[in-house]
Amino acid sequence: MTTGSVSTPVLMGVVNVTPDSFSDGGRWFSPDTAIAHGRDLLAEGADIIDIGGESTRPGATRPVVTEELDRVVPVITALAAEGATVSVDTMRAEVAAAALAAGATIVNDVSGGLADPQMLATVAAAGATYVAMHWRAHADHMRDFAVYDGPGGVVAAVRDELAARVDAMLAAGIAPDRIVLDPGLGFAKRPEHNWQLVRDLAPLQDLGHPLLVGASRKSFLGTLLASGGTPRPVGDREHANTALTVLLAQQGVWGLRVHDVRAAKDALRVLERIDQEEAAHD
Ligand code: PMM
Repeated sequence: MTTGSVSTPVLMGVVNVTPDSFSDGGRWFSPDTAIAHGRDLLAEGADIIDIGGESTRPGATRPVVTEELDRVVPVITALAAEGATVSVDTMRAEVAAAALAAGATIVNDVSGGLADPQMLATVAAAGATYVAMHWRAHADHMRDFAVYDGPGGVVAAVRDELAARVDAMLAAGIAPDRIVLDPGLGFAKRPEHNWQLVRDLAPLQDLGHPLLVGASRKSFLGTLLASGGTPRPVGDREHANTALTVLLAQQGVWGLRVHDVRAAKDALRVLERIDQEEAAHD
């Protein structure tokens, strides 16, 4: 896995093999379309392909485990065999284990190990890289948990709750250099919480692990761009995400989870070009 420089985060391209994800539900639901989409994202410059079989949109119901396995394993097998770096987006240890056996090398767990008590031990045993996202509850009731009234608000709460997860990961035997943290934009967070987090990621970076951030197509962008009270549709939030790509890269995040790899790559190329110019004038 590439680690990227300070100004060039790795791009994790999203392939949701689900009928109901808010961002792209149903578009890549058959293995063939999902594999083809993964190839397209790689050609556009994705460093990692993130393959998920469970929608985490607010209110979503969970697929049974066999269904999740049937969705993701064929896609992971095919793309990993072609040399792609693959992450599996799952909260289930059984799915993580099958995905790692099929060639994935990264487990992207939106629950940070809270949804499945076997997850951390499974990741540790495999020696996989683990993306642990800030999470408070499953999608069907996460809105009830979007309350951050303590001192320091949402930023301090996310930092403290991620720090507790890091302790659990280390205790389970996951190597410190295999841990990536994620603030979990949109998960048990109201729009203002997401904005407060993207504005001030330094306390999370101070935890000493690389940060991955997923803002792409999320509803806080739709809310920002709403007209007449109607949120901007999911497919029309890309320019706002590109602005965030630049902002987050400049804050030194390690990775960005995006649907439109081409747009993010273009933005990063502009930043890289400016870095070159700065180096030439030092
Ligand atoms: N967001 C979604 C799913 N998985 N994983 C990480 N690490 N970070 C995220 O922000 C994240 C995620 C939600 O939605 P989508 O797959 O429909 O974009």
